[in-house]
Order: sequence, then C-alpha cells, then structure tokens
Amino acid sequence: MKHALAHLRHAHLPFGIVLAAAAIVCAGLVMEIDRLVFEATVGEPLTRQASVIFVVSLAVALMVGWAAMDKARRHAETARLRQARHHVLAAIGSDAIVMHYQPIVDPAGGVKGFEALMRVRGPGGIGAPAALLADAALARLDAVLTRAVLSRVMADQDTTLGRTVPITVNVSVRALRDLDTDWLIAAIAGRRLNIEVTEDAFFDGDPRILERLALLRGAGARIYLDDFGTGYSSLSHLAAMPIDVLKIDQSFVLQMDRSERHRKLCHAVIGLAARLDLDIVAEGVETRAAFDELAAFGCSGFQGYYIARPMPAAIAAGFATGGSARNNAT
Ligand code: G
Ligand code: MN
Repeated sequence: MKHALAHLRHAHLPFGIVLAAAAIVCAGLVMEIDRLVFEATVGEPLTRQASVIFVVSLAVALMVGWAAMDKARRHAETARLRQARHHVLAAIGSDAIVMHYQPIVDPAGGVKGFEALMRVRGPGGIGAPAALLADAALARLDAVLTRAVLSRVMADQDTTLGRTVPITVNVSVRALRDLDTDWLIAAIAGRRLNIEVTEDAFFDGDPRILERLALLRGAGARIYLDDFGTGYSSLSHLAAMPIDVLKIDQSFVLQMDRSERHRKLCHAVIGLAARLDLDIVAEGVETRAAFDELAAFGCSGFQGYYIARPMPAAIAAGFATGGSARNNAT
C-alpha cells in the first residue's frame, strides 16, 4: 500500500488529471442518483444546492468514519504490541521459560550432544513455545528472548550438564542481527555451544548476519543448518554457506517408512553432506527402521523420538552418561 502511494506521488500529471476527472464524474453520478431518488420518493425536484450539500456531507461523513476506524485500528495494534511485550518480558523475568534437551546420537547410540529446545511453563503444565516466539517477533524482542534462552542453557551447563557436552541453540535471523556480539562471543568462550540457524540467515541480505556467523565460528561455535530441504536454497548456495553441520528436516525422515522417494532423498542428502565435508544430523527419527536405514546410508547423527524426546537438564545429564531418559519428557 505504502508502495502504491509512493508510486502515485511520482506519477505523471496526466494521471492526476484523470483521477480528478474520475472524482468529478463520481460526484456527479452520486448527485444524479440522489436527485432521482429524491424526486421519485418526495415527488418534487431537488435543487442543485441541496444536492451539493448532500454530496459534501456524505464525503465528510465517510472521512470522519474512516478516521475513527483508523484510530481504533491503531489503538488496537498498540495494545496488542504492549501485551506481546509484557508477555515476553514477564516470561523472561519469571521461571516460565525452561530448556529441554534432546539428544543427538551416533550410529552406536553414543551421545554426541543435545539440541536445546525452549518450553514454557503454564497453568496446564509445560508446553510448546510457539505463542511466546510469535509475541517476541511481534514486539521485536527476539534477541532479548534468545539471550535469556542462552543464559538458561549456560546455567544448565554450569549446574547440571557440564561444559563439555555440545549443545546447539536455535537462533533466529532477527535475534542474530540484534544480539550483542561481544556478549555472544563471551558466552560461547570456553563452552561447547553451537548455533542452529535456518536458511533465511543466509538470504537475509544483511552483511552483519554473515559477519556474526563468521565471528561465532571463529570463537569455536559450530553452525548447524536447521530444517534443510524445506527452504529455497540452491546447491550453489549450499556450497557457499559457512556451515559445519546439515540437519535433514524431519518431514523427510518421518516419511521414510512409507515412501521410497523420501528414503532416496535422505540417502542423497547424506551423500551430499559428505561430499561437502559437512557433518549430518537426521531429525525426526521415530522408528528403528528409519534409524537403521539412515545408518546404512552413512548417516552419523540421529535425533528423534526413537532415541529420546526432549527432556529436562537433570535427566539429560543422566542420559549423557548412560542413564534412563524416558521420564518427564516433552
Ligand atoms: O525446527 P526444529 O528442527 O528445531 O524443531 C524441533 C522440534 O521438533 C522440537 O519441538 C521437537 O520437540 C520436535 N521433534 C523432535 N524429535 C521429533 C520426532 O522424532 N518427531 C516429531 N514429530 N517431532 C520431533
Ligand atoms: Mn532446531
């Protein structure tokens, strides 16, 4: 809309004349209809002056109505924004945000690391973070929320998980852009913290994103490309992306058991990663059949319900050292 208006402003004079002529014709038509209706219902001719007054009052009424609606809309938007901001800041300030950890294992079942996944504590128990993430995006608090998430992961490392087991944290492109780089580098130093990004990080067009990823890599973080295969990256893009690990999206893995094409696709992506010297993690491994087949294809990293659901830090710590993993999982 803004675009269209900007375009109009630069439009040629003849266009403005056509627009003015159209407005005059429309006003004339409205007056004519008004005159016909008046004469048909009242049975007397309508004076030109009364007709003009009618059209002008109609225009004023429309403008006042439109302005009132616009004001109400802007008011509702501001209120929604304030509510979103409050939701995110309140969650950060309380203990509502908890991190769960889902193991990534090697073909022998040994734990290679965990993906940290945000969960939100609510009245009905611990649930998915979708609403909180949406509000953070709306209120432009992605970086603030990500910083809180990273702080919780670091606290879990320090108290429960230890600093040597690799943990990946999902970071959105907006968070990556707005996070304080010095803080991030300091956070990563001395820890095995890795970053999961989706393809949009590389297509955003903002050079700061690539700079930041390079800085993080320099500081020792490995970059995981999440949800691979669902976006729009071409193979040439893939070759140029500064990444270390490819995560095959769960939608492909989930369909392996019933689709030959998806099996072949997973096989091909595993080969592709190997050729590009990238590590690979298959997400959404829910069955033994999928696990075995992926392993036969040369897959070296597995994540999914077949291995374990995301779990609280204390249970993840036990899982990493060979304990039970099936309690309190999400
Ligand atoms: O976008 P990303 O790949 O980070 O999303 C991970 C999400 O997938 C988490 O919310 C996690 O709970 C879920 N998940 C993890 N393993 C499985 C699985 O085996 N099957 C399904 N359906 N979902 C999974
Ligand atoms: Mn992820």
